[in-house]
Amino acid sequence: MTVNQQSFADLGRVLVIIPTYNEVENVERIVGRVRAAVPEVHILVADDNSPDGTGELADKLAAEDSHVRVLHRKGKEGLGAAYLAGFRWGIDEGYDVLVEMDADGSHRPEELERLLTALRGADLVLGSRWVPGGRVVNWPKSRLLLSRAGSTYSRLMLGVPIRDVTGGYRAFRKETLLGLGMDEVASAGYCFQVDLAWRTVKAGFKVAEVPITFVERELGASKMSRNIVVEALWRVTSWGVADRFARLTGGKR
Ligand SMILES: Nc1nc2c(ncn2[C@@H]2O[C@H](COP(=O)(O)OP(=O)(O)O)[C@@H](O)[C@H]2O)c(=O)[nH]1
Ligand SMILES: [Mg+2]
Repeated sequence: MTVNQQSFADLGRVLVIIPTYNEVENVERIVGRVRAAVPEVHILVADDNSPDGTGELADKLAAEDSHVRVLHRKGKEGLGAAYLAGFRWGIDEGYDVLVEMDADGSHRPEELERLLTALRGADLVLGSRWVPGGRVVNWPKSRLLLSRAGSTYSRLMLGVPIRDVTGGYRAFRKETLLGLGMDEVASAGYCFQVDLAWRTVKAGFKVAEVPITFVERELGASKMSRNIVVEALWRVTSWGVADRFARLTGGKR
């Protein structure tokens, strides 16, 4: 139980978007944890027509709780597409802050207050595994290496001053999303996170990183795949090369 729960009314209306694909073991628990951690926020489950019945279970949760809504999408189109649809839905519905959170418990709802607190002084807050105080629980060495290497490569290639640029626990102000060119984002997998962070920096918005404890899922399966890694590597490399070329030829950055 949290005591002295603070209010974030000064930030406006907050929507936590939870993309789901086959998360029937996790969705009820994550929704409950968010509701307990910060009761004033609303939740949007963005489900890609999961064959395991996640969408139906989310509908049941929404019927019982006015703070919960469900966005049903036609089929699996990747995390990036689900978030973009969720952002648009949330902005249309009048939300001022849009939060990204995985369904599997890796992004602890109990740390949401920390992200929202930092958003008071920033346009985008990233929950970071790679700043002092941040950590990862239950990841094999291979996954740790991949994540650190991905973050470092993206940082060097793109010159973004962010330690954890692939992380997916984030809070955006609506104005940030509207100002970063959401309509041109084509990234689907992990590089969606890199893409949005880079666009935010390039658009001149203020980014803050706060430490989080990232806990690997206990239930259900990861949707991480070789294709997702290949897409990220390919896109980050081509953005970096194009950016350098533009700078060399004196073009607009
Ligand atoms: N709507 C939707 N959600 C997805 C898709 N792919 C992954 N997710 C969700 O995105 C979150 C992170 O995915 P996960 O498999 O845990 O990736 P990992 O944490 O990197 O291993 C989870 O809530 C997934 O259910 C997708 O194609 N569509
Ligand atoms: Mg996960």
